[in-house]
Amino acid sequence: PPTGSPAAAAAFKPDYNAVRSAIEDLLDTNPDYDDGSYGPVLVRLAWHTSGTYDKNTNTGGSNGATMRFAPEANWGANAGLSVARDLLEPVKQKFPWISDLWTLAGAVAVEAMGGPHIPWRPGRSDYAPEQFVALPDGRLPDGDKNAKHIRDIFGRMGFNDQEVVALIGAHTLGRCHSDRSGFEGPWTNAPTTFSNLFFKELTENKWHKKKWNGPLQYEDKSGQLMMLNTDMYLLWDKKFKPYVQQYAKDEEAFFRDFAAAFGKLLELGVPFKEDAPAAASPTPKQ
Ligand code: DDH
Repeated sequence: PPTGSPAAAAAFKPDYNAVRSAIEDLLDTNPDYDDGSYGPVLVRLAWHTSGTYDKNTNTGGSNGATMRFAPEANWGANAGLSVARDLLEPVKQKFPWISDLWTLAGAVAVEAMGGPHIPWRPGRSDYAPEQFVALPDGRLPDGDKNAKHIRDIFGRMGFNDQEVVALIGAHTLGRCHSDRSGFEGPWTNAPTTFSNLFFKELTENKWHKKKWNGPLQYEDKSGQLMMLNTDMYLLWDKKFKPYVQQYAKDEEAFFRDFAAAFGKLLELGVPFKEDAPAAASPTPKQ
């Protein structure tokens, strides 16, 4: 809450819907950026700020917004996310009281790109640099690895196979950038629309190793679409595959399961207060 008189502080009601609208207004402001929307990179920011969680030590997660600081800001896995952090800076300036901005931006972006409503609550704080112990690097997944790696990473956060497959369905959005991760290209032909197309491409298209000097990745016949090795393992692993097939056929099931798993991801490690408000309402449509 803002400083000033105690009466003003007591009367202060944070307007999360105003923040939602400000985030939505940013998404399509630069037609030259990638595929015309900042939505995908905002979703990735929300995921990477949350995906550092370790349930055994109850460390990491979105509380604290620790990616603002080195070394986390400079982890290889976070390359390019300064685009998303910088984009949101004017929103933080306009609403200085908000300390849940990155997760809210991810939820708003999914919804604005046509996805399901994501359950979301405020409750995070912004740590000062001296307030936390830097996390070890290596908590986020690598695209060239296998099913064991995926289960190790997501098991550490407390997710089961079904939730893992639903979450990675976010690769229906956005693209890889050779100057960020080394990988290149989008997973679908509609990278700014939230849909189950990632699962359709994975199951219905044909994938082969891309012949190039870059890291191991797969491409389709057109050479336009890509899959990471970890994406391919969703198809190759007997326990992941049934969920891939289900979500390819049933977009409603994917939307339902994604909303639940993404909402859970955004809350990992956040010490919500007993009286925290229930999920803020979706952005009113103008
Ligand atoms: Fe991802 N992801 N991701 N991802 N991800 C990349 C881009 C995007 C992995 C690797 C990469 C999730 C899981 C995994 C999004 C959302 C989510 C890129 C390309 C790599 C590499 C980065 C770049 O070059 O800019 C791996 C490995 C995994 C794994 O789990 C095994 C999850 C769970 C999510 C989620 O949101 C829930 C999104 C969105 C993007 C597109 C970003 C953009 O700028 O566009």
